[in-house]
Amino acid sequence: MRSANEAPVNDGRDEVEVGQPNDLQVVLPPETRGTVRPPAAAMPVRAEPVQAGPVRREPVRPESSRAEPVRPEPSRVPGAPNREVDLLAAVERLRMQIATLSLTLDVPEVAAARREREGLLSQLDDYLLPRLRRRDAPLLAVIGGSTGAGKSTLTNSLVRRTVSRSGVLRPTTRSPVLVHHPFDSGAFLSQRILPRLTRVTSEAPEPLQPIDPNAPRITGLRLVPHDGLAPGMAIIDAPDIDSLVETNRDLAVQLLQAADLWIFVTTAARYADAMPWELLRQAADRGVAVAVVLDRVPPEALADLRVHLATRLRDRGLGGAPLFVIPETETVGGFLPEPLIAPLQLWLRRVAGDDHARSVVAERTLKGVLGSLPERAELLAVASEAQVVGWQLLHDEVEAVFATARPRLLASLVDGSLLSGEVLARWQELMADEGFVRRLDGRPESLTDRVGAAMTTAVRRDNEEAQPLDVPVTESVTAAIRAALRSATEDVLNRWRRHPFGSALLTARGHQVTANDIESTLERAVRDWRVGVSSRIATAVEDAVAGTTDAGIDAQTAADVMFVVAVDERSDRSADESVADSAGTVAAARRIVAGFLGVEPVRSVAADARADLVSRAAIMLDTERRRLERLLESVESRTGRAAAVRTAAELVEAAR
Ligand SMILES: Nc1nc2c(ncn2[C@@H]2O[C@H](COP(=O)(O)OP(=O)(O)O)[C@@H](O)[C@H]2O)c(=O)[nH]1
Ligand SMILES: [Mg+2]
Repeated sequence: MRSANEAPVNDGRDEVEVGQPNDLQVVLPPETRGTVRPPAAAMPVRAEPVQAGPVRREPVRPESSRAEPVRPEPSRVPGAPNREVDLLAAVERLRMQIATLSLTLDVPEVAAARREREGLLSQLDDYLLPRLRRRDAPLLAVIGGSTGAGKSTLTNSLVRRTVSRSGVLRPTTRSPVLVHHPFDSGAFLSQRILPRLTRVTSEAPEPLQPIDPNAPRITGLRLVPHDGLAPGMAIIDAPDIDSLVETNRDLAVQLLQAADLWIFVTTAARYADAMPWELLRQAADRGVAVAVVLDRVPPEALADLRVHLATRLRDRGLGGAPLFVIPETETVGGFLPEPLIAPLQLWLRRVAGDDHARSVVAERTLKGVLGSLPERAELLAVASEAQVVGWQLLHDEVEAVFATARPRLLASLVDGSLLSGEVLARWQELMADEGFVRRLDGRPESLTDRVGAAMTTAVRRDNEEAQPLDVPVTESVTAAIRAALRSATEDVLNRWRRHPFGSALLTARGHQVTANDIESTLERAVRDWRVGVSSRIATAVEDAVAGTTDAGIDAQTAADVMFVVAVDERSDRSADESVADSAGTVAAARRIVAGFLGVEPVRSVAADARADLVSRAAIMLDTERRRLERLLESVESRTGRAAAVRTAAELVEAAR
């Protein structure tokens, strides 16, 4: 059998009684009809702190509808059954998974996912986790609704004191006001709920502020202890849900999500507005405990409006919500006349003062919010998968570019392609230079016979020593690596830009790529290579002349030939005597040098020089690639995160 104090929150099965036209009392569901009365001694109109309702906070007893056979388990902490501990731990784990999810990449739908994540984290921190930790903590009722609905007036009227500024100038309520019984100070002074709002304890209403649509985020929560409310339930006068100021709207929604109970205020003139109904729809979807106040109703429209609103509430799954109708009236000193506010006041006191009623309200909202978690977690898991897909696409572009660029550069460094332009001109100059030929061996026929024919078009610079070839070769090597690095990076960036999220990523973090200065590293790498090759050639020359009286070959000449041989591996294979092109002349020159230094030393100097060059270029290219990949890792989105979110959500489901 239901007690007389049964909470007037029904399960939505019953129709709202639309009542008599002149009935200004609360409209309650049939099952609780007739129970609206001050619970005698326990609930005086002006609550006396000491007797005003139970302030003892007993461990909540399992709600009858959900009660399972309680197995005796001596090891349990009293008041914290394992099930609740498991549930708390599971929600904490889910929170951690969601908080650490990377949603940085601007893939489609990410904005919605980020909003969802923000909202969910707020609700977990502001409401769900605190409620799970302290199921018996006082309730928080949020007075919400649209601009000018009379929320602040209602708040002030409930406690019969001006705690919140009301008025025609908008917006009047910025930092929200939380009114609580002094006994409940501990529950609200601490950062237990709404931890991101700093507590302000000044009781004076905030000064009137000019409207600033770009006003910064509100960070304060003004606490007003007042014994006009019963212990056990606090009320917050929230900012307007349709405020001009975005941060106010956000805060209004955040507060509604933090509430155990919504007291939704709308007026006769405004109750058809879309925004309140959208929020009410969400409340119904999530099973949040809701009470509705229809304010400022012209007496002649009372009956029609009430029927209409009651029907509308029922159609939207809120048939069980208590409906309070307040007729239009003059305010007295800013307050609604006591008799008009009394039904709501009494109902609030009754819920606040009754352990069971409180727990019904708290559990209902708790259940609703817990029930909403799988769907919300799934949305984030899907968003995480979209991140992985986007990340992989960008990664694939790097792979595609470097898979081509790397072998192409490494081959071009040694396949003779560098033997063009300045290098080729110098080589031809050298081949045509008699001094060079003489220096080689004093046996002019070996070169003049073999290469003379190919040199007919060479620019002959008489009386002038040809420049050493290591300079143009190293310059050419440097230019080739530089061009390959730049074009690979450019290719990757262009490919990334073709994805909208890649383009957004570059706008945000592109400087990490473009700011790189490769010049000094590049120059050092090529210089070290040149020095290494020179010293290997010098050693080979020294080894060759050691112990012989042969005038041999001078080191500079050998170096000139060997630097060209190093970048032209065709000379390894050129067995024929064709000297019709540069490859032929290089092969010929190489054979002559080998005649002095030995075939094997020449082969090994050339092989070492090429291996060293290729490895240095590969390192530079790989470093460039890593740099691009690091940019992707900074928006890291590991696979497996979606699965972890889903598992965490399943554990919450299993524990609830
Ligand atoms: N006549 C009359 N004026 C009201 C009533 N409720 C609110 N107001 C006035 O309407 C304006 C907006 O009220 P306020 O409480 O600030 O609305 P809020 O934006 O929802 O907080 C103020 O000027 C109030 O004095 C009422 O029941 N009757
Ligand atoms: Mg207000």
